[in-house]
Amino acid sequence: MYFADEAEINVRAGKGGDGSASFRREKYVPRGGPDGGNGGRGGNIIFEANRNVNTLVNFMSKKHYKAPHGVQGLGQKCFGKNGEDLVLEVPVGTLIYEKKEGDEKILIADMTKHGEQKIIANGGLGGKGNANFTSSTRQAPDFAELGEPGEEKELRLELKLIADAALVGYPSVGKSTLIARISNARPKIADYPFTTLIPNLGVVQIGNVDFVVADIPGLIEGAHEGKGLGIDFLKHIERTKIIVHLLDVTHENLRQEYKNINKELKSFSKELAKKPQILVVNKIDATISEVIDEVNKEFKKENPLFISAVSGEGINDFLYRLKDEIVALRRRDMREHPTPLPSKERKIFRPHLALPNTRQFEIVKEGERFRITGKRIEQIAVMTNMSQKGGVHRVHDILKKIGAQKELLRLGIKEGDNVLIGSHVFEFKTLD
Ligand SMILES: Nc1nc2c(ncn2[C@@H]2O[C@H](COP(=O)(O)OP(=O)(O)OP(=O)(O)O)[C@@H](O)[C@H]2O)c(=O)[nH]1
Ligand SMILES: [Mg+2]
Repeated sequence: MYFADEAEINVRAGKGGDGSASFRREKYVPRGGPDGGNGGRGGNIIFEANRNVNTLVNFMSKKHYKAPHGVQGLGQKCFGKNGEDLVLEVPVGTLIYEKKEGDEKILIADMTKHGEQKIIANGGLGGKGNANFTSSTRQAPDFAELGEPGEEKELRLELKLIADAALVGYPSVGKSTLIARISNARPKIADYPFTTLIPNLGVVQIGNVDFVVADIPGLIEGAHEGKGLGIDFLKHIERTKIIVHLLDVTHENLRQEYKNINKELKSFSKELAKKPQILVVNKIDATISEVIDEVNKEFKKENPLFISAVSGEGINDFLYRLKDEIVALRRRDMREHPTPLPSKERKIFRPHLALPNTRQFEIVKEGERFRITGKRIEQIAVMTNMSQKGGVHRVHDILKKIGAQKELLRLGIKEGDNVLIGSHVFEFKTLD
């Protein structure tokens, strides 16, 4: 069993397909017009909240997720296909953080609604084919854009767990021992009352079902008046589906204890008292079979289960019963509060991504070199095929158009000096 309430993964959106640089071939025409098509967009990495997913356990084993690349464009203005989006399903209540240098993390999404989708890493733009670059001064462009790389992110996923079941009972009946046996929780266990001071959560996995169990501090008679640790912590279990009521078989008056606990639950809230319960009698390793038979008879109506959290006896039957009840209650909740099915069949609204403004840029001098930063200009640079003269020329053209050439000259740049944009280096030249 794992810690399934947090996970760290790496996601990479698809690269855009390269544009094509091609010319029409016609009989008797040595070289027709440019007809290179655009590359397709890279697939996005999308997260979707799904209430049928309960933990992050799937992200423990698989750490790297990649969306497919866009396909390259071809001649005859053939466009490449877009890469398909990769949709990752997470439980409702998942927080998605992007990890930055050191221990820093930035919250980028809070998945609160069933069916909700967020693009977490954008696929790269498809490169434009040479058919796009004709102009009055450029009649036979022999260059095309490369596809933009997809975004890559290191993510940390955290799930605010909501318990499906809560372990309730007198102090020292073995609630913490039980949760430690069946889940990933490792609470403190000791033979004195009120060992547990705050609720502990643990994830249980049975076959392909997982659910969350809460171990809460012991209750005693008069807790609602503040005796023992009081009942304030019961607010943590208000949203659980089922209560596991734990008794200690070595105690004397079990019927009375059973009633007392239920009374305390009721004085906290009627809702809590009405929740379904499974009665579990613990510590059967510490008694004789006659006593067990007697307790069984006494609680016939409540249909109790007998276990030993220490020896493990009866634990399997208990877990399967608990799992079956939780599955049935989840189904009931779904029938009573139907919400739309997530994704696949549904069309998803994808806002058209506007290109960033080319005129937003900054220039700083780095020693002898000049660095230009700006979202769009960096995008153009990374999509430029540096081995194609025409493509490099286009970048100079754009630098002139957006006023960067003027600004560089003002900063004292000379012909041949290096201009850095992203990871590309251009040799400066003035265009008239
Ligand atoms: N013999 C026996 N002892 C058990 C069993 N389960 C728990 N114990 C012992 O009972 C004592 C109390 O166990 P805990 O798990 O701390 O009890 P708890 O219900 O969490 O107690 P609080 O946190 O104080 O409410 C410990 O000494 C355990 O070792 C069992 O099945 N058999
Ligand atoms: Mg405890």
